[in-house]
Order: sequence, then structure tokens, then C-alpha cells
Amino acid sequence: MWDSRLRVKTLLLGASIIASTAACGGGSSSPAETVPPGAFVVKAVPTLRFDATKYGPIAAGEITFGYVNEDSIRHTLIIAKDDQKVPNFKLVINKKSDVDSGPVTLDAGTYTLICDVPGHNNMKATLVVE
Ligand SMILES: [Cu+2]
Repeated sequence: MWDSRLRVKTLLLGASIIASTAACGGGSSSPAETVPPGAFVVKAVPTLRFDATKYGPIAAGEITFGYVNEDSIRHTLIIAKDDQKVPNFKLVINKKSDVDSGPVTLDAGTYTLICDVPGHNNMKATLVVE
């Protein structure tokens, strides 16, 4: 009894060390990454779609995007306006339940969300920022 409880405690301690080590890694491909609080969430869903065709309106300024993979293959998220990619922003989710997130500053306007994986041309959505 005493012995088995000790073993459970040891296991829990080990698990928390692994979790905190993963968090410190900060890699965007870490499976431990979760959507930050307050993030604007976009999901990739079967088959080759975002979870909406139109997002927003959301407020202009710095926006943290969270990208969640509810599909089973690699997807990316980039943002374009007038056929120009918004620089320094790309989220990548490689497999089911993967999450990536990151900030981007957007002025008011109408943007297009795109997955640029070859063959995923269908993954386009409108984002309205105001
Ligand atoms: Cu895709």
C-alpha cells in the first residue's frame, strides 16, 4: 500500500519534469503546445478545409493566432492581403492534435488565410480585421 502510493508519486513527478522540459524547449512542433489564452483560433479540419470560410471581424493590432490540427496531415497557416503575404508569420501543424501559435500585427482590412501545402489550394478563408 505505502509502496504503491510512493510509486504513483514518483511517476507523477517524472511526468511533470517531462512536461516542463518540453515547455522550455519552445519548439513550435512540440506536441505539448496548447492554444494561448485569448488567441484567435483557426482549425484545419477534414477534408482540406479551415473550420470556417470567413473569420472576424476582429480588432486590428497585435493578434495571437492559434492553429489547431483536427485533420491528420500537415497544414500551414499564412495570411495574405492583395496577393502579398504578411511577412514573418507562418504557423505549421504536422499531425493530428498539433497546435501552433504566434503573434502578428494586422491593420484594418480584408485578408485571406491560406494553407500553402501543395494541393491544398482549397484551404482559403477570408479574415476581416477592423
Ligand atoms: Cu493544408
